[in-house]
Amino acid sequence: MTAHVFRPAHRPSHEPSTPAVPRGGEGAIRHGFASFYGAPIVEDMDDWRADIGFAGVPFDAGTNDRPGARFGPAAIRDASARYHPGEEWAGYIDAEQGARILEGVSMADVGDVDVRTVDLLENFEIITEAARLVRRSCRVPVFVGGDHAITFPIVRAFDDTPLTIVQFDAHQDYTDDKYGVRYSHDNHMRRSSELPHVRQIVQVGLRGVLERFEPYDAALRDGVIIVPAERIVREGVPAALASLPGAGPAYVTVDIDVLDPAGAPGTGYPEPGGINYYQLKEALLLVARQYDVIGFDVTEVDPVYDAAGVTARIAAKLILDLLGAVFARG
Ligand SMILES: [Mn+2]
Repeated sequence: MTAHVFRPAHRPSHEPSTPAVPRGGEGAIRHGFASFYGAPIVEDMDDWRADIGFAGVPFDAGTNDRPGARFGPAAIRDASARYHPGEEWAGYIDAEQGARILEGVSMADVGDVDVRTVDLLENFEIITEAARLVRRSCRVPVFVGGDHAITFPIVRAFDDTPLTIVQFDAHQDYTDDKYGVRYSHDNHMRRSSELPHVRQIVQVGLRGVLERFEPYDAALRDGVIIVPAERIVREGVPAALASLPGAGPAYVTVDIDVLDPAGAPGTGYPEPGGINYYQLKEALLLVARQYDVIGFDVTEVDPVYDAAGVTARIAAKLILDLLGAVFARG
């Protein structure tokens, strides 16, 4: 089963016969290196351990509008080369906090979930199985999408614990059924809300106009906490998120379109307005202090629309920010 669920992270396909710099990255100019943050690539899914396990989920068959998020894992792997730690790595310094993060924390890249071409629900089974496998061997699994539909099959793999889901997103993704479609990137939070172990949903960053009443009304009826983007912009993060409910295990899902597309244009469904990088970082850090974040995903980075590559870079940085806060909690 394992062999069919993951493909290893790809290695450089055409290595120069005389490398300009020694392989292993001794040179100051970074070169092609295809794992998240330069983490070791897992060869055997049955035999590895790390504090953090990265998995790509190159799936975008759940996209209603512009596809391309299937290329997100590759783009973010590439963008994360900026944060390649090098030989003597022991952690990073967060220059803005003046604090060391991820000191002594180990990482591994398990590769990409082996997504097939067509069958949606078969792919969801594969994604759930893959998520269970990653969870088994690390403390914090990080799933890099892919469109946002992947969150439902991933959340299914956390069914051994009551869970709060904290969703950063311009959209609610709470549609029950539209033209018979129930598993797109517009349905996944509704599907997750139906899972018995999902106890609370918090949605941060909602904005725009919604064309249908039912999903919004249903979310309110179901007790979903909604913090619109404009509240964060006007009140600041601490005030806007002051009344997040509860504590305990949480799964965080970041749709990169929560950010203002002026700063993060590389996404399939850009929405006017939104929060900026610092506001999202502050919110993620706050969430990581309040909850026990046991896994998270970053979705909807679409390099097809990311002309300057900044969106993938922002995603790579935000992943480090959140991980730094999670492991600072102890
Ligand atoms: Mn979304």
